[in-house]
Amino acid sequence: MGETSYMAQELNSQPETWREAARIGAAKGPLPKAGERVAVVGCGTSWFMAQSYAALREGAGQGVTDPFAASEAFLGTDRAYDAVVAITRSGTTTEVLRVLDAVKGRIPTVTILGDPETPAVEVSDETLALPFADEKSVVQTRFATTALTLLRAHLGEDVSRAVGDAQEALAAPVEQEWVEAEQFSFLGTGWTFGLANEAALKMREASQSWTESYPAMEYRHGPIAIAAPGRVTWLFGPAPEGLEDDVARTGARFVRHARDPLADLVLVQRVALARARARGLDPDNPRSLTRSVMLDAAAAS
Ligand code: F1P
Repeated sequence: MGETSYMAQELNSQPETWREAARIGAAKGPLPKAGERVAVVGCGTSWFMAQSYAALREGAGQGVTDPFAASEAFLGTDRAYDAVVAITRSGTTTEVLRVLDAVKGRIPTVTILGDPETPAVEVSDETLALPFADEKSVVQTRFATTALTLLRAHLGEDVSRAVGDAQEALAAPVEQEWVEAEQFSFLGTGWTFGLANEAALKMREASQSWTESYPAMEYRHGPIAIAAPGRVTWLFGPAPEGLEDDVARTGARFVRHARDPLADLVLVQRVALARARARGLDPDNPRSLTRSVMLDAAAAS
């Protein structure tokens, strides 16, 4: 545990893995071209990266991009997708493999994965392997953010500021108030909503914390009732008008940083790790979780 945990080592390596991903993303590769209609699928963390990518791609005017949890993907012929992008660190997640298998021969697929020696390779038309970002910790940190960095670079974004901000986020103080807070609500708009979902999941997985996540403009439509002293509302990206004041009135702590939102997720990963440590939990082996959900293997055993 502690600094020697895989989670700590892996999350600390993010600036380097992002740099490498930026190089790969900027090169011409098998990812969808501008104008193509794309469905992007994943489970858990990978689904949330799919959400962020979809919002970024559509926002950049590069074409319709729909994110789906792999188990809830609508990929019927009436939707006329030109490509399916799958994101999976393990390459073994059952629901992702099922989607890839179901569309085989009908819609071209490209899978971004951590481990290239896995069934996802067989079932995908194309793959983009990021073995340098694969992880030993069950809790994903660098694979997810590295995959998203690659996708940002592929969309034409200059990610050098994000890399610098990640370095800074690794050195920023983790406030004791965040380690002790009773509850966190994470908020985002556009592509940062996926980051909010991922921040909330990270905190649950690594530290069994009570967390929620919402599109920022949805927060006032009910969820703000949870905000109270001793709780934190953490916003990624631009702040909707008046939201900070509305949260302040509840007595909850409002957190928003100017750094690149993906780099701010790195700080949340560190908060999750600090909360795990404070509770005596092993962040590499969270309760009830495995590196990947393999339903067929579970059924066979
Ligand atoms: C997806 C995933 C993880 C989650 C858990 C189970 O894995 O849902 O995000 O933390 O460990 O698997 P993958 O398809 O990206 O390998």
